[in-house]
Amino acid sequence: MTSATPATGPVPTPADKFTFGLWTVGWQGRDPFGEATRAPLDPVETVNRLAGMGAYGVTFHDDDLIPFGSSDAERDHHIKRFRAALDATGLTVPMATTNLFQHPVFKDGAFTANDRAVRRYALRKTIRNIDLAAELGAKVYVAWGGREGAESGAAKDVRVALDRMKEAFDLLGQYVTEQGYDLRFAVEPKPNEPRGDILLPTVGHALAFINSLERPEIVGVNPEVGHEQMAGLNFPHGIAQALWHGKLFHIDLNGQTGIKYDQDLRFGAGDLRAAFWLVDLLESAGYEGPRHFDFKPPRTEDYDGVWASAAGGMRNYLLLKERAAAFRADPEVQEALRASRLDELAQTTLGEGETLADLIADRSAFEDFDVDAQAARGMAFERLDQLAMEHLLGAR
Ligand SMILES: [Mn+2]
Repeated sequence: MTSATPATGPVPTPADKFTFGLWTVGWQGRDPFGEATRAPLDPVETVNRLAGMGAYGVTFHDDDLIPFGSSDAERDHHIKRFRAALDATGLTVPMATTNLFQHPVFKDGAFTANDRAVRRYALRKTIRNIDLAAELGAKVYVAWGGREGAESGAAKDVRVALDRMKEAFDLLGQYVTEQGYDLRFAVEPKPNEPRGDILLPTVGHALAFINSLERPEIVGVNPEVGHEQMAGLNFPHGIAQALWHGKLFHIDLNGQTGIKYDQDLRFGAGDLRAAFWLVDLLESAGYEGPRHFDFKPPRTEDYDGVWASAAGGMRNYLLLKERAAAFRADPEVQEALRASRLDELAQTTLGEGETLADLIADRSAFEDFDVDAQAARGMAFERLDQLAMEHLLGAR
């Protein structure tokens, strides 16, 4: 443990808004090929540990907190001791979500299961946990449709399944509105795993879907680093577009090294350059939501390793935040940004008061435009990117 404790540099505090799912540090290491390598972790211990490490909050699936099949009395007991730990530590619950993937009843999905009774059960299970989420002060309700998908073509009529998905979100939106809850939904995209193909596979698919809902204003996205990178996509670009649409309601930070199974490494331990640009983006865009870690400490680790992994994710975020701030503040970088004409990108393509007709009449824009001279101009991106690398590597 001591070897993983940093001697100097940034130390996480609740102001950094770091949050962790109960299921992250509590993951026992069960995978498709092997049994659990760690004993179960008491949610109360998780709350105490995270608070001691400078975290801001904790999040949960209903079944993380209240084991599936608990009686009402058992349920009350689990909630009571969780709430007592929160009160004692000051840890918050900014987000909650539903487990609609683990029990075999959800083998063909939840909101889009072919079986209507499963869809009705999934809605009731979700509504029950929404009540608890609101009671604990959560502002975001995440919906990851891990089993909403198929392994074969005829098994799922995707257009009809999307009708059912819309029906579910419209009903849940109606519910929180009627209850007067200050709660917004965040759709979490993922391309595959555990299903062969999952509906709403990327940030872009989810953003388009949200526009078809009855209450699009209360639905945004919860993108996860690894989920976009599993599809070979540029995560910071996806986050930038979600921000551009005003839809980044929540974010799941972790690490992934390319197109493979969902690794859920600690934040920064995957594509480090993408992590640098992500932190640069979140910090410069003024994102104010939680920095939520959705990762799985590798099953090689005992609990010392689990807490070292959790601390490492926070530490990596703060170190990258320092590096990104230094990059932006460096006069040579600012000069390089101008040389690469980023300031020109920020100018509108038409001048102030200029019309489309003016553009069409402007001979300098086309007839007299020296395309060869323009084409010969370098963009100076390599120098700019090397400056970023030097900051990332701590060489500047
Ligand atoms: Mn994941």
